[in-house]
Amino acid sequence: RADADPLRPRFHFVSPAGWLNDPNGVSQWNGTYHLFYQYNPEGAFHHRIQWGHATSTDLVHWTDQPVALEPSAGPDADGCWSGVLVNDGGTPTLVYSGRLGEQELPCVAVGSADLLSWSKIPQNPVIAAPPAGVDITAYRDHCVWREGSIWRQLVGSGIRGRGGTAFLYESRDLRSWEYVGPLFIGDASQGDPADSDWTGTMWECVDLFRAREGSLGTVPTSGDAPDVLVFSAWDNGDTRHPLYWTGRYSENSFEPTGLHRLDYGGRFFYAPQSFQDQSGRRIMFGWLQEGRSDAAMIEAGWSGVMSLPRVTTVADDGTLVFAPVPEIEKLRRDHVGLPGQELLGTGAPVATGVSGNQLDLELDVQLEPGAVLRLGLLGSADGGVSGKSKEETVIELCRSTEGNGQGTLRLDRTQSSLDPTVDVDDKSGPLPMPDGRVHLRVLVDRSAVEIFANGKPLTARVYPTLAGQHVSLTAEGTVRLLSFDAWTMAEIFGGARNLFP
Ligand code: DQQ
Repeated sequence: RADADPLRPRFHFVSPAGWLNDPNGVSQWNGTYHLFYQYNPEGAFHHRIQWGHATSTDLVHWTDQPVALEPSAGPDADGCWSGVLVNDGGTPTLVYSGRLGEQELPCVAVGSADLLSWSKIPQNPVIAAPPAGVDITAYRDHCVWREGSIWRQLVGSGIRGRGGTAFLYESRDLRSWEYVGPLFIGDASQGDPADSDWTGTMWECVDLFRAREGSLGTVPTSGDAPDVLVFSAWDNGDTRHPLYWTGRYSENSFEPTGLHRLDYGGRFFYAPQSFQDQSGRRIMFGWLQEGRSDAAMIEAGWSGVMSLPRVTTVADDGTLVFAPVPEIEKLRRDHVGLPGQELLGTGAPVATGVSGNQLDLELDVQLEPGAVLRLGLLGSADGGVSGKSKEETVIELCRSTEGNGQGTLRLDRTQSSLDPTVDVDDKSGPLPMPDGRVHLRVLVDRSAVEIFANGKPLTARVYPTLAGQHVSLTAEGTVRLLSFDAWTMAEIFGGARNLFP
């Protein structure tokens, strides 16, 4: 049933059935890439979460593997929540949040050499309780690394009345942990929950990495780049979005220097986790959650999409920039190119001749101050003749009138679906565009859209009901199209997938 859904992505990883949320234990082990994920094979809802598992040799095609962890009597009886994979002297080891009742506590499981079978250790939970005397909002998710002979661990949390935080621990064996203190504490009184950079009352899925050489996994960079603490800002209300602090990490503290939005799609690129692969690239995955109702997900039989893996680097200004791993390009099939040209600001759409619902689009453009470029994905029941029954998803690049190289990236989903029950709000964020230049990459995979404009990502879901989407370009002001290439994209899962028990 799920595979028959025309909205189910075909070149993004999706779970074989049921529900998928956070990426977990993302890694490369003896050459093979491993993607674990929060999984409920029973149905498209979040309940009694297990760790699904898939492997890949190219980050493009994935092979389903047996479930790695599932709840059992003990501290994870109600779910095996998010965590990481570390290499403990050659032994693959998972650190995850075991859930029992309303409580989550750190647990450990060790794996076979092929990472296919996992045993929970008898000492679980390896930390018996959250820090005493601290009024916490939540306590879960892990970032674990080794410095010399010491393991360090962050557990995401929040302190009531203050803000989100990550508690730091140390260990010599991953089994017995000593509490050090909060790495640092956010200030939830700054801004309010409606702000897209509000830091929340709890930090989910903290992920710390160094931009410079060091014992934490690194990210390729040049010069004196900052360290990075990625987290997903959470609150009991509606707040859910990925952010990162830049700053300086040393031993047991983090001195923040800046706060940034990680993806302008907010909750649509949630709970990201990254790793350094064997070629030295830092690669990040995130969970593309749904914008349809709980009932619609259950009816569809599936929920949740894994992002394409993103190469993560630090730009000269110290912020992160992202690009889909180049391996994805091997899925490109039919190509359409357009010659460089000036798009006249008539406001009338120019057809590109590109259509489909699995697309990779790559453009270089230059906007004069005040100019706007709109890339539309238009679906219409009658080929656009009547102007009725249209659906249009619009990606917009705007350059500010000041001519200062600042602009905005926007995704207008307000007309993206005739289905009145789906989420269609606008998404946008600041876009640096030196000299008005923008490199725009857009990956459309049925209901998943990943946009990268000068490396700044905006990820969202759309639910078109009409078959066939045509790509058009519309300019206001002077926009030079320097290059335009489009490809249809192949599927990554052929035929029926095995369903593991
Ligand atoms: N999802 C997991 C939690 C984490 C949250 C549960 C983030 O461990 O905090 O499935 O989406």
